Amino acid sequence: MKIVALAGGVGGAKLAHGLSLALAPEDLTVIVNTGDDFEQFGLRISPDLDTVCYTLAGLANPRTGWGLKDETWQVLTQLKQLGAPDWFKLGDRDLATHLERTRLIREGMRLSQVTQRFCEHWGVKQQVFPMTDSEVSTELLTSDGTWLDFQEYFVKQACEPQIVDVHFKGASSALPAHGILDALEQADAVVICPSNPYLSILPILAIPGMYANLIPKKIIAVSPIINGQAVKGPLAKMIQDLTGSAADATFAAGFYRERFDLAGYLMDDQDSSLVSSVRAWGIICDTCDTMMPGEADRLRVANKVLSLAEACSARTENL
Ligand code: FO1
Repeated sequence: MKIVALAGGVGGAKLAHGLSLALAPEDLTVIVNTGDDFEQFGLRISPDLDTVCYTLAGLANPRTGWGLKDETWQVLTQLKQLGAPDWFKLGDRDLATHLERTRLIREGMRLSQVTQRFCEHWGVKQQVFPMTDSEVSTELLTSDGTWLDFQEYFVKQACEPQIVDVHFKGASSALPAHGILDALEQADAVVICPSNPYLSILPILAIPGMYANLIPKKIIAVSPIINGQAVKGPLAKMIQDLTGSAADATFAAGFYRERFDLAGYLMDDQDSSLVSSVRAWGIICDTCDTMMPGEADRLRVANKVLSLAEACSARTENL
């Protein structure tokens, strides 16, 4: 079965890793959010792309989920001593990625080409694409009327401001990175990883052409909410701020079914009492333990997602 996965940061990377363990490398393509990308010290930082690639390569920092394992922090310590901003933690080894990416882009390479080159060096055999080669920046409007850049909100202000709107600057004139539309055309199913729907998946859908090419596919999503809480990040608070309702595990199913025909949905076992509400929407819904700290957990969740995808295909054939 050929799968295209849409992923943001740590949660998306973990499921992408699980899928990479379950599928032949040529059967998995990962499309990654780049709305979080920004420049720091003149360097091009692509946090979600790096998180996905490092995780697939087995190089990710197991404590944070982002950055590299066995990291050291001498450059950051020295920068701090010079009074430079140190709120975004760039490790010594991770800096090599940003330095080389910046050099290659300045030489005229596209972000997707740089990503492919890095994947070859890191031994990642799956196709990993940035959602676009154009610059798209996620910006958040706070309740006091200020627009914040993504990392300013997420890291510098620790997701504290109340958010009233989200905008993807540059998205309307961007194109999907070369190769994405072919991968989508060949896909038997699209998996939406348990990433933040507002901050990680919407920017991908905002790229013209992406959405239209997703619509005909069997789409299966995994809930980023377990027992009313986001596994990681500000999603539960954002749901409260933007919808006025408390987060629950049906949220992402409702969010996506407003936008396309969601075929399958996986929630955590802790939310099994909500399965009937999702099934009432005509969505094939199942549960399992969706926490993915280790390889075996990631493979378990990926296999459950692939079973759901099979069930969704079988349902269509029986219609
Ligand atoms: N997240 C943090 O919460 N604090 C950091 O200092 C930080 C540094 C960082 C460096 C490189 C990288 O690739 C990711 C990094 N992240 C950090 C993660 C990142 O900000 C977010 O997880 C994503 O952008 C959201 O998916």
